Amino acid sequence: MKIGVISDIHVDINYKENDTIEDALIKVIQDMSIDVMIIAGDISNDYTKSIQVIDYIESKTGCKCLFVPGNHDLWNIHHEEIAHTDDIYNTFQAHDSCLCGKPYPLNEDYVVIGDIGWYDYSFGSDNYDHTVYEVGYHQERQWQDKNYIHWHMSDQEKTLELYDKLAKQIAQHQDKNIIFVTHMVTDSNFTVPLPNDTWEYFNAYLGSEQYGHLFKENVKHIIMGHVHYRFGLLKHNQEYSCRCLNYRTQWENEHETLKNIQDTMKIITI
Ligand SMILES: [Mn+2]
Repeated sequence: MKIGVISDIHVDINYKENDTIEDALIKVIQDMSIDVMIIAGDISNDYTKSIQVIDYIESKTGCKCLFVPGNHDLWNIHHEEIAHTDDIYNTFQAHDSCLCGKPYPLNEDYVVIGDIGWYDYSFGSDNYDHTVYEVGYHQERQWQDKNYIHWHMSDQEKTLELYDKLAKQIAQHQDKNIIFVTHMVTDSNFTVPLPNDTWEYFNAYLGSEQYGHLFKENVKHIIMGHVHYRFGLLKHNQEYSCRCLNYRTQWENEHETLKNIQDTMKIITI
């Protein structure tokens, strides 16, 4: 079974007439004969669009397109009427291909477990305290989740709530190999290297080191997104992967849609 992994496809920001990300992704899925896709969040800035894209890819390819939402997918920037982010999260969770709360068995040995994850500032520099991170403003830049995400609980509480939710699902699958998916970063190797005046602050919003405690031996793959990197590493025989497509403006050549998707896509064969 061939499993394709990608994240941060941002179909709206990357929109180009007659050259959309979703159509290029469909072509790559077909060309590479991928059986199951995993998208680790940040499909678009509008949850209705993100769900539409998942349905479109599945209907065109017949390939299951598992996903977790990213922070961008949860933004209410196009839906100011939605005052509570849980309403958007719950809409995603109700989708058949959303991993949130629904482990997905691939075969008798492997299961995919995932959720967005959240950040608790543990990757931020100790030069700032939590009250500063709660504001999300640094060097004239505002962390946009502070405008468009409304959990009605603190970031730390949300991080822990999702930790507990994931820990339960992992405990229920001790006899299986696990492919673990979050949008948020779960290992400090994937934060922005220091010294960096901007990111010693903004690393706080990339994820949480807490999630690393979830990775028992049977967790074989750890997939994340969010930080717009494309690399992986092997640690304790566990494979960590960050496969972000990113913005066209970050590509070497913004017209090379297919090439960028091919280069970004990771294949896991089980
Ligand atoms: Mn993100």
